[in-house]
Amino acid sequence: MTRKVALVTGVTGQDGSYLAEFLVEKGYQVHAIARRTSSFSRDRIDGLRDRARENGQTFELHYGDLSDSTSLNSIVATTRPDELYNLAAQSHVGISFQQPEYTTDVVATGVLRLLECVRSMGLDTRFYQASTSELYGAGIEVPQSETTPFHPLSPYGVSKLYAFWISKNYRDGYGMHVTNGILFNHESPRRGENFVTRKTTLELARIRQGREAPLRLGNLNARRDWGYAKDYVEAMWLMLQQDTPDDYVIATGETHTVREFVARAAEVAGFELEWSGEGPQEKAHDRKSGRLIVEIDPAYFRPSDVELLCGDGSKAKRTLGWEPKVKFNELVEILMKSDLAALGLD
Ligand code: NAP
Ligand code: F7E
Repeated sequence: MTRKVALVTGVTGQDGSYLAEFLVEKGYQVHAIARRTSSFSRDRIDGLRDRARENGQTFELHYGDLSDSTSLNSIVATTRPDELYNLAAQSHVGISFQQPEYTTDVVATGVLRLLECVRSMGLDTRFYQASTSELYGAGIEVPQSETTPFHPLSPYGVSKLYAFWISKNYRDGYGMHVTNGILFNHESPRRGENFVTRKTTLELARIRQGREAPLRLGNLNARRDWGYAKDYVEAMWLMLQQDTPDDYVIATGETHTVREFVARAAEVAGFELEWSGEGPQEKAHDRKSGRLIVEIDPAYFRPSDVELLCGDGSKAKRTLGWEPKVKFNELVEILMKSDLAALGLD
């Protein structure tokens, strides 16, 4: 039996690394695109090629960049994937305000470049586009579903809106098998260190270790629907196993503030937070030791922020049979315990 070929972009990131492992285990020949960086940023996929080889499986990396059609064309032409998962992005919403043009090039035009590769070569590739709850932005309706109107609030969100629509356009216009997974926030011990969840658990572990600096954060009132990245990559795969391409919300249906995330993580780390003050003056001290644990740094406020995300994943449950296994409390524990363990703490 010939094995299916999958091509994954963004493989050095959180989701790409979990998805590549998942697909290798499923028996796919996995090809992946990594961009050139001055230092090797391959920690998340360390050893995957060797492990795949030992089991007679394939995991192969190719240098490419979403801003460079020549590399994308050559990789798509050589690998001729049955399934293409486009996860590459400048994915930090806050930084997209500082790098709006670059973000647009990679997050919006990058998708067009990849779609054009597949279309112009006449391939029968199933295409997954990493769409996002950031499309909903201003929160016109709660919970947000596939029919909720979009109103993005950042250069990242606006770029993903283009990516969503160009993907849909290639599906409708050319009859291509293109699917948008509208994923709500999902986290893991592999989450980038400057997203609020991982930043919090890393810093709290360091504070537990005796480091003095408090955790400095921005908007604590924002609400997010946080799930577990390992659960979410399975949903991506399930979407491409459907004969008809479509768009799906992937979410837990629970929403929590950043403050709640911090308080729960602090509890797991052995602190009991006492909050005081308001707005930029808000602080949290540890009740037992009196130590300052959290303070506000307005540098982390965004020009406009998404205040409330809560997803309605009933279509995914109905059609894909997908449901989240890990919810908020367990998720916070997974992240916090992993960062404590990395410092030899429990
Ligand atoms: P991530 O950890 O930031 O990973 C992004 C990946 O894209 C990395 O491998 C990065 O490479 C790569 N990349 C960045 N710019 C590139 C370029 N110009 N050319 C090629 N590759 C490039 O993101 P993630 O959390 O895994 O998210 C995966 C995808 O899902 C992203 O598209 C994100 O926007 C979207 N998404 C994420 C969430 C979430 O909560 N995690 C929710 C909805 C949608 P380097 O390692 O070299 O930086
Ligand atoms: O922020 C607030 C911040 O950066 C969450 C990306 O994966 O999910 C992610 O985007 C909230 C925001 O994630 C800090 O203002 C407070 O309200 O962890 P975040 P995000 O912006 O929701 C979506 C679905 C994606 O698609 C994106 O790719 O937390 N916040 N203080 C902070 N955020 C950060 N990063 N750092 C702080 O110090």
